[in-house]
Amino acid sequence: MQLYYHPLSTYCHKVMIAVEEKGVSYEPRLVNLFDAEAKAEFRMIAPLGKVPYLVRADGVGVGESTNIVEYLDHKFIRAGNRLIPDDAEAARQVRYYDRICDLYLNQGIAKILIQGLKPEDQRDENAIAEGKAMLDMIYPQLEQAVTDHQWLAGDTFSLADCSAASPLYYCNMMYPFGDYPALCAYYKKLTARPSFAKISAQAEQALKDLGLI
Ligand SMILES: N[C@@H](CCC(=O)N[C@@H](CS)C(=O)NCC(=O)O)C(=O)O
Repeated sequence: MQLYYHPLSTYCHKVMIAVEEKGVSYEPRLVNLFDAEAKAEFRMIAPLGKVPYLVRADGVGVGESTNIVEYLDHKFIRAGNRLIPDDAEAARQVRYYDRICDLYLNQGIAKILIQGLKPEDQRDENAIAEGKAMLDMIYPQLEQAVTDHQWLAGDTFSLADCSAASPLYYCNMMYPFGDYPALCAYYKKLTARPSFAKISAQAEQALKDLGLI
């Protein structure tokens, strides 16, 4: 199977961390999202033009990061770690935290990151303020969750942690969460996890290659 990805995309990181956790192999296909021609070519494969996009061994395309992880977790049910538990209530919790990581944590930091890529005099301060407000809303919720449990959605590593890891990586750089001790300890635990350590090292290299850090 092939995974179309960009090395800086948080949604791709979610899937790439999940793949590492499952221990399954794939062919990585980098899509240069900064190049119009590469994007047009990619649209012939993935009509929405969004990464991550998985092309399964049977040729069927699977879009949306969460869908991809759900597919992989079920398809390779006996490989590596289960990322969505069988228990319905535990699975609901995992999916809830996956959603709030995408919709608030990821969206919040994305607003800040997008403005950070622009020259200082062209930045939209309102967008930055909106991003910060979203993070100010979500940090306390995450702090409570990781105070109550060892991982974000319970006591085992799950899809929720795959979703939280990469946005927190960028938050740590751009809008740190130092006032939240449990969240800091959780992030430290994430960084020690081989799956996330590998993907964040790749992201760091890509940021360096693009001259962004
Ligand atoms: N909801 C989607 C979001 C995917 C997404 O927004 N990907 C961005 C990169 S982070 C993308 O491909 N952007 C390219 C574009 O919009 O042209 C998911 O979870 O996979």
